[in-house]
Amino acid sequence: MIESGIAGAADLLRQAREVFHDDAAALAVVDELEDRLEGPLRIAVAGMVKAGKSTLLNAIIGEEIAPTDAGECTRIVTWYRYGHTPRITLHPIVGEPQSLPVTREDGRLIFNLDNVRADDVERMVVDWPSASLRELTLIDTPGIASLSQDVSSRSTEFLLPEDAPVAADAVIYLMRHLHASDVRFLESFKDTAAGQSGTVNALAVLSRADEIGAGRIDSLISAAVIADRYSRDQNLRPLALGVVPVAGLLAQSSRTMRQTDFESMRLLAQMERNQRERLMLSADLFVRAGHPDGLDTAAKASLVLRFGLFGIRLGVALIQGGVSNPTELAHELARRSGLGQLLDNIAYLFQTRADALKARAAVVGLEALLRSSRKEVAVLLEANVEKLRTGAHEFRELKLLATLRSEGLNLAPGQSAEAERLVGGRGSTPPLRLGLDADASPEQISEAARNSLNRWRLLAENPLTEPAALDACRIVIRSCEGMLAAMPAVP
Ligand SMILES: Nc1nc2c(ncn2[C@@H]2O[C@H](COP(=O)(O)OP(=O)(O)O)[C@@H](O)[C@H]2O)c(=O)[nH]1
Ligand SMILES: [Mg+2]
Repeated sequence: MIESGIAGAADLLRQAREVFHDDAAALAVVDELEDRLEGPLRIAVAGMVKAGKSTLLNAIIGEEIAPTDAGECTRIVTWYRYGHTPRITLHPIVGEPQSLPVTREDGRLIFNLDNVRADDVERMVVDWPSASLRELTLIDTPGIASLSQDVSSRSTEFLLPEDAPVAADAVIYLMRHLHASDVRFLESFKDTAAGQSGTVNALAVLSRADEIGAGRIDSLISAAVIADRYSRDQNLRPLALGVVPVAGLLAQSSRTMRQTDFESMRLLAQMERNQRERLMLSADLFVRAGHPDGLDTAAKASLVLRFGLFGIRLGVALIQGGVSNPTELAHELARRSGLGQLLDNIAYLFQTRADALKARAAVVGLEALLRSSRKEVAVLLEANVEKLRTGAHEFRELKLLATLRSEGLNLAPGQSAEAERLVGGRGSTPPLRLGLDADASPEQISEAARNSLNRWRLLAENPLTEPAALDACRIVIRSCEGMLAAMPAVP
């Protein structure tokens, strides 16, 4: 009987520690893999330059700590992870890590690189006491496939290293339109990161969604229609588990909303309607115009910069609709920005299967270590790694998911969709797998799991089922049995 992925991986790391007991470099790799197995899931935020990566990352964290201007630091891979006290550490390519001073200006974190050039930096690590980072380590990457080849290649090296395991367990990929280079990037990510155990671990975000409808109040509705079309795109389906439209700027600003933002929007809401609409024809006009009284140019410029015209329009409409305080407004704006839906998706798709994704990373890391060490003593370890990689049920589920989303298996469309769901394609908890409400009772879960189990057993016994599909049936059956076995015994 093969252990679960995570227990199996922890066991393999213990074996590796013995095998490499006199090899300091190898032990350092094992330490790093162990940290990774025990730490939070690592999610990289990737996409082209100015896709809105850093802004979205701030929105997820709930603070403006990732720089969103065009400075040197946007060219460096930066890790944001939980720490009791704020700390910024710069890891140069050559030499010892060094601490940078932690300074904030107007709520924003300032990275003072002094004379260090981005090209000489391997990465920066920001430790930050934010509750969101307890669950997730986020990695901001420079833009890929941009005109600037060097920035692009740094991200590619990080996300798609040729000879090392990928540092991220999953990727949020931002795109403004589905561009051929987006598909190319996601394809290479799939080949490298997942190729070894084959899974789909990217979620696409249709970013800057407010701009899709030119900032009109129904922009996000248009964005949702486009996102839905992309999610069914044949090129994208095998690469990303879904496409979520998000207005990142609005999400970021609503999570960091101030009393003055609310007061400014209230002044706008009190204006005569036609006058306000004329004012809001463009950002430029909005900032330059002399009204309303009480709102000066600087305040308007700050409002546009932080919320965009879309955010301001939405804020004004909400205040007119009865929203009467900053907290309530912030909540409504965040909800409508699409951030909530994104966080839900991250929770379902990645966090519910964090153990499997982390264990897989450890296995891939061990395989890389074994390839580079060629130690005779490691023969047994190598065999054990292989056994876990091919035998652990979670890994087989991840792999089947990739197959179902790419080539398909000669199953009827309904069956294929059901198989995808049962192996955890929409998240790994039993209700998500069975398509039940999150608060389904144990009896409902057992009944649904038994029904699915019976259906897939019948399919497996059907002589017309093809061999490849038969393998898939066996994995699905095992997933159903697993859910049933985990249920409390029925009296
Ligand atoms: N209108 C609008 N602008 C955005 C949004 N997200 C980011 N931006 C702006 O786009 C620019 C680039 O954003 P940034 O997060 O630095 O992009 P990155 O290069 O992908 O990290 C900044 O000026 C942001 O204010 C959004 O959702 N809507
Ligand atoms: Mg950035």
